[in-house]
Amino acid sequence: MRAKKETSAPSRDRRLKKPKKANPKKTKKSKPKKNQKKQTQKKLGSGHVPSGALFILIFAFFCYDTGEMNIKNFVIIAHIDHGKSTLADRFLELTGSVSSRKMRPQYLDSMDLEREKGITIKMQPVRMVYKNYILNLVDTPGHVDFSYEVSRSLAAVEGAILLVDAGKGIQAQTLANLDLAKKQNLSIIPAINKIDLPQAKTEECVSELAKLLDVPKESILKISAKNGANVSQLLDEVIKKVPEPSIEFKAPLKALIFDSMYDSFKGVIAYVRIVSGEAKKTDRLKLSASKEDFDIKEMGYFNPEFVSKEKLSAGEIGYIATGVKEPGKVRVGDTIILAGSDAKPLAGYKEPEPMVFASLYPEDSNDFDMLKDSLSKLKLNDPALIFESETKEALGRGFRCGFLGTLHAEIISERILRESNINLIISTPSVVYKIAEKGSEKLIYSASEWPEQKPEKSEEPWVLMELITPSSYMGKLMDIFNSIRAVYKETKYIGTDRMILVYEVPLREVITNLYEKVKGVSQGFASMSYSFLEYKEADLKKMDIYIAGSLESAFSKIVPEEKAYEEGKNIVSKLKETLPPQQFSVPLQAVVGGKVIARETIKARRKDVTGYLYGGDYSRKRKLLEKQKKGKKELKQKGSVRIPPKVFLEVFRS
Ligand SMILES: Nc1nc2c(ncn2[C@@H]2O[C@H](COP(=O)(O)OP(=O)(O)OP(=O)(O)O)[C@@H](O)[C@H]2O)c(=O)[nH]1
Ligand SMILES: [Mg+2]
Repeated sequence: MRAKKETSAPSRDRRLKKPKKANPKKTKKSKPKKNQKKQTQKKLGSGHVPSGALFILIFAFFCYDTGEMNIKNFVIIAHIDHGKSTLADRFLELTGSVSSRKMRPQYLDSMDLEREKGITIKMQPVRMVYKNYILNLVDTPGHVDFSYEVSRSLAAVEGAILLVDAGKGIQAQTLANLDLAKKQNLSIIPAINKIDLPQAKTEECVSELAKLLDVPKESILKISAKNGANVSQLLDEVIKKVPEPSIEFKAPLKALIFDSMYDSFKGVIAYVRIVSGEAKKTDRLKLSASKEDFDIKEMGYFNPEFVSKEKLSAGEIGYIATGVKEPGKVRVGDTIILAGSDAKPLAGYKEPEPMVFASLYPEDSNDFDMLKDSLSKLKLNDPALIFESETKEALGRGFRCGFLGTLHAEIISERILRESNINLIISTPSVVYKIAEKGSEKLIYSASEWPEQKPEKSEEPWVLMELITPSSYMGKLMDIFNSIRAVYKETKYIGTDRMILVYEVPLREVITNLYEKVKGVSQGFASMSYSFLEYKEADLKKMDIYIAGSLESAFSKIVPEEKAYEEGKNIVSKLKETLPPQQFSVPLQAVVGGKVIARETIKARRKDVTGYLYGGDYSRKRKLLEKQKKGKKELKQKGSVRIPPKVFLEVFRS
C-alpha cells in the first residue's frame, strides 16, 4: 500500500466534533436558568465567561482533540462467502469513502491471491466518515484457516456485525466467530444477507439466528449486500449499538499491535489500536516486548490506503511506521508505549496452535537466506505462520513450517513464489505424530524423521469435529465420515431442518481434503469446525515415492496401514497428471516397507525426429529413430526429473 498525503484530513477531523457540545457559540447562547443567570452576572461581572460555559468549552476542546465521542470501531464476521467483503463495498460507497470510479467488487480484497481465489485471506481495516462519526471497519476472512486474523481484529473493536447467508443459514464459522466475539464482550449486530437470492430462506434464518442469540426476531435486519437493500439501516444500527471506545486520554500511551507489514523504506509498519493516551508524530516510542526505541517515520489511518496524520489518540485505529528493519523485533500482540515510559503492556494475543506442518526448501540452495528473509517478512503479515530452520540430507537446508491448515500452507507457499520469486520444494503437509522408542517419546513432524525400525508405539492427533448440515445430506456425510475412521458421538438440532453432527476424527483425515469432500456431497450446504482432542494409538507406516527410480523425499508421508494402498495410488496418479512428460518414460512408484504398492508410468514425449524427411530411403528414417532411442536410454540412465514447483502445490491439494 502506498501512502497518500492527508489532504482532506483537517476537514475530517473537524467532523469529529459533536456539534452541539463542541460549538462554543452555541454554548454561549444556551440559556441558564433565570436566577442562575443573575447570580453569575453578580459574581463575575460582564465580560467574564461563566464557569459552566468554561467547563463546556474545555470539554468541547477535549472531545474535538481526541475524537472521543464520535468513533465507532467494528468488524464484520461470518462464515466463508456469506458476503462480508461485499457488505464492506456497500459501506464504502454509502460513506463516500471510495469513488464509484474506483469501486470494484470486494474492494478490500487487495491481494492478487485473494482476487484470484475469491476469498479474503487478510483482515483489512478501513476508516469511513459518516453522519459525524468516524467508523473504523475491519473486514475479516471467513475460512477457518484464517481464524487468527479474526481473533486479532476482534481485540481492536467494540462491536461486530454477524452476517448469515439467507441461502445457507448458520454455518460452522458463524458459531465459531460468534463465540470469539462474545469472549471479547463485543456488542453483536445480527443481519441476514443475500435476501435477494431466489433460494433465500430469509424467515427461517431469522428464526434460527434469533434463537441462537436469544434476541427478538424483529431485531435482526434483512439485507442484500449485493443490491444495497437495508444496508444504510444496518450502518445506522452500528452507530446506535456499538459502544463508544472507552477513552483514557490522560493515561500513558498504550497501542496494541494487531497486525503489521514490511515496507522497504519505512521498515515494519504496525497496525494499531490506541487503547489509551496518544501518539504524536514527533514522539519517540518503544516496543514493550523487544524494548526497542524508535522515531515515528509516519503515522495515520487506513483509507484503506495509508493516509498520514500527525497524531493518533485513544480509541482510534491506525498505523505507525516504525522504521525498524528487523521483522522479528515488532511482534503482533505487543504494546507500543512512549520511550522512557514504564506503562505495563496490554494482554496481547494467545499464540495460535499450528495444526499442519510442511517443510519448505529452496530449489536453488543459494536462495536459503532469501527464503529466510521472505518467511520473516511474511510472518509480520501473517503471524499464524511459524517456522524453524532444518537440514535434510536429500534436500539441503530449509524450513519446517507450522500452519493452521492446508489452505494456509498453500497460500503461504504461493505468496513466497509470487512475492519473493523463490522456487520451492514443498513436502507433503503432515500432522505431528508421536512415537515411543526405547522408552522415550519423540514428536515426528515429517516423514523423513520416521525411524527405519517399527517404533514401539505410534500415536496420531484426533480432533472433535462439529458438522452443521441440512438433514437431507446426513446420509452422504455419514458415509464420508465412516470411510475416514471417524467415531460418531451425537446429533444436536438447530432449527427444524438442520443439525449438528459431532464426531471424533483423526486430524490427518481432516487435512487431506475432507473440507472439499464435505462441500462436494452437500452442494456447499454443510460446514465444519474442529478443535484438538487428544493423541490416540495408530498403526502407522512411512510411504516413499520414487520418480524415475530415485527417491523424492518431499513426497514421503506417514500413512495408516489400512489406507496405504489408496493414498499411494492417489499420489502416483496425481503425479502422472501434473508432471510434464520427459523425453524418456518415467515410472512413478509408491513404496511401503520396501514393497511397491502402487505404480504409474508417464509415457515419453516423442519428438518427431524424422519429420523433415520425405519419401525415399526408409533406412535413413530408421537410423534417426535408433539414434533417438539411444539418446533416450542415456538420458534415462542419467535421468533425473526436475519437478516444477507447481507440481508440489498440486500434490499438496490432492
Ligand atoms: N445474491 C447475492 N450475492 C451476494 C450478496 N452478498 C455477497 N454475495 C456474493 O457472495 C459471494 C461471496 O461474497 P464475499 O463478499 O466475497 O464473501 P465474504 O464473506 O467476504 O467471503 P470470505 O471473505 O472469503 O469469507 C460473492 O460472489 C458475492 O457476489 C448478496 O447480498 N446477494
Ligand atoms: Mg471477504
